[in-house]
Amino acid sequence: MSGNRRRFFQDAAFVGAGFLGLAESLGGNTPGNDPQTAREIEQGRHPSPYGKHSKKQVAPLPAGPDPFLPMVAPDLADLPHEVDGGVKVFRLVAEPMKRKIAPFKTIDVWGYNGSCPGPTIQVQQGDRVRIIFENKLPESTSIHWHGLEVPIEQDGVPWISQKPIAPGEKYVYEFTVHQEGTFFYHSHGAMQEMMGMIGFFVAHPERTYKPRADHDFGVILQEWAVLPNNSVPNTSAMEYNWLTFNGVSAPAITPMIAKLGSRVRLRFINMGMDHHPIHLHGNQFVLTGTEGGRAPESTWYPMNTVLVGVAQARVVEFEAKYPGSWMVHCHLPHHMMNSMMDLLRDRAIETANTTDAKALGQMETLAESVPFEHVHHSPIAENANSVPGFPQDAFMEMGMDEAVAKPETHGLPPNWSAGMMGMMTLVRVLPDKEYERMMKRIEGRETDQKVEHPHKS
Ligand SMILES: [Cu+2]
Repeated sequence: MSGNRRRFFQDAAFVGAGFLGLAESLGGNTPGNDPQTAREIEQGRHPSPYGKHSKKQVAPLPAGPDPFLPMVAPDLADLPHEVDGGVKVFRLVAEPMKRKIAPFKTIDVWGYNGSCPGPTIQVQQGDRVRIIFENKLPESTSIHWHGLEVPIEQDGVPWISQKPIAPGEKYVYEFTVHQEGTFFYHSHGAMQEMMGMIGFFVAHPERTYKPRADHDFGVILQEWAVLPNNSVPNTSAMEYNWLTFNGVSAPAITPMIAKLGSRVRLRFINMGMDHHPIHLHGNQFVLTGTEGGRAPESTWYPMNTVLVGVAQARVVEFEAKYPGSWMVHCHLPHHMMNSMMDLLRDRAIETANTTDAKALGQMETLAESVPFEHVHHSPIAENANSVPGFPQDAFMEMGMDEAVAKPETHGLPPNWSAGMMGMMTLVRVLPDKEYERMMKRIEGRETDQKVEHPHKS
């Protein structure tokens, strides 16, 4: 990989939304695939979720593979690589680490290169790749290349295809990627998987998918059982109290930023004990790929909830034709929130006979210890405590806008973070000017203005 291209990768990862790649893609001269203007959208020229197709013949295919738009996995970095005699060489280190999954919760996990889930490996169909792997875990491990068609000796299954890689040992995997699609790498030990040992392995196609996407985002679905007074996940549990996207719980997850009129690709992979129905608000999408690669267009149909089963990848695409901050979340009710157990440090939250004052007191204890800036909650009825079943969602909200603030959250309404918990994030579809301002902000060219936050409680 040339220095420029490597730099491109780093920049793309750094800015979070792959701005440079987007600029290239959005400004590209693909006929008939230009983003819509706000006016066109107002006038109702809505593109089909199946995509827009050009009738004009494009230029003849170049000899080499097409340049690709790197996938951006919010809150995760890409694994850098070097090129050695035409082989892309990655260095991957398995190790224990800590992961801050919420502003007030850090857990002990196992991952790769200081990241859990591991950093993203991005290659292109046809690439020869070498992964120099080092085991810094206290026990043996191996890496399985999930979905990739590799020779048996590269399959990463202890005793079947290789000897387990002992603590302190190195092992070299090498294979040619002849497929395209969304794959993953993970430990082949079940308990190690539940300690977080998974990462994206994205193989970009040799020829760009049609219709082309302007934004490409990736999200890893994980779940954790962390008992009160513990920081180590209980890997044999079947009940989970922490739900994460890319190793972070809402509202700490970095929102995805898309330009109005663009085509957005979302890739999900799941390593856990549950299947997750991932729902997108306000839009329809089509399923364009699975863990087996690109799905033929004849199989696409409109939907807005995709079930991402364990060990599956699901890739969906939609035309971002409506401005707004659209939720993307797992719709299992218990995955739309976090710990019912140690929300307040190591105490159980009371779910019965809870008075307004008592609940506020508990929330304030947590708020002061994090610290959050404010505590707000939605209004409750005067006679709430006399109604059987109360409280349900009351008092669960914890506004922590400032604790999770970053450029991508700029401009969201006050207390936006209060209702965001568990596997929940946003795709923020911004009109041209707002999008450009956001990109500048992400690049650090505009500093945040302090906005006064009205506080009544
Ligand atoms: Cu779920």
